[in-house]
Amino acid sequence: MPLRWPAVLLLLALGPTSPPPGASSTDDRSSVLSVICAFVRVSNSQYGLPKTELEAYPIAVARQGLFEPAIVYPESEPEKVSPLQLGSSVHIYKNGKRIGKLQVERFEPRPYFAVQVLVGMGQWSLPSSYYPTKFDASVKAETLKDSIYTWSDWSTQSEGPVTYSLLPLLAFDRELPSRDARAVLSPERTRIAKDALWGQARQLAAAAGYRQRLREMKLEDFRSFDLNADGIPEVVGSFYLPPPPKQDPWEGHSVLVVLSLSSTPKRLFGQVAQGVGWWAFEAIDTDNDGWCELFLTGRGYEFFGFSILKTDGKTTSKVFEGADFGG
Ligand SMILES: [Ca+2]
Ligand SMILES: [Ca+2]
Repeated sequence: MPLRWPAVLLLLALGPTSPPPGASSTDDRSSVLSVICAFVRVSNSQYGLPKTELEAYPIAVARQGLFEPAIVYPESEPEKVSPLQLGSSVHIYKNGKRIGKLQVERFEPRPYFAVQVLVGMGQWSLPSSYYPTKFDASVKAETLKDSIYTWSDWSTQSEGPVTYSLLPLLAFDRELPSRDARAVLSPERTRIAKDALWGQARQLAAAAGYRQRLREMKLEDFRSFDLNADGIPEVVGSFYLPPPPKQDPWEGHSVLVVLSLSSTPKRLFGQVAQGVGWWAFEAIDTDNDGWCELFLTGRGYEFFGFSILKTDGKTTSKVFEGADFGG
């Protein structure tokens, strides 16, 4: 509990003194909670040695419970400034726990597929398992498991193609209460959860007109959380519905289902999307209301984006989608 106090005090302090709409950006910034996606870029350097770089990629700014896009594309919007502040620290989280930080010392446009994104870079620290030079096979597999994409590109500094793996790690421009919201389910509860997710996914896909393709549907990712620490798990299932024969793979659909695993499983959220699969990579309570927000990455054909789901157990809504890059 003591860990919650700084955030509570901060919210109380900000409440009455929040700047009115239209206030200067400097004043505004004091009430901004930035949500940053930090990537570890694993590449082969000019001598063929793996190298880890870390870039703070702003995805959204949380302002009084609302999430606004914060990504900066320097080529198309050269006048736009980063919501990150020079000299500030960005705190990096994994599974609800603070695992490192980055000191923002400079901004650089960096390539993400075919677009340039303005990212914050500088001195940083992460646990040793994130440094590929220290990887052994098991650590590497565990760390890279959540990599959102690996691709090869030609590098001017090397004699051949460079391989990049992007690991999404959430980072914030202030420290948040630390809580691991993952829930470990017994094999029996896991079976019940998956059965309930499958039931809802079939319903959603059939309602969207894909009944004839249900036999091809696959569960691609399953996660269990306790978003509000009440002992009742919330589970997330990411399904893939392949396209009809002879169509390209990216013509397929994804089905995302979030359930509360109470005695009668209850659907909190469901969506069918074409071409982009969504899965949960982090759960953190950014506004201190006792419920963790679910952070999702979306992957399509040479496309990535981010989405945030906010729930109070009764209503669930997508409060942000964007910060995408792709070719
Ligand atoms: Ca719960
Ligand atoms: Ca919350």
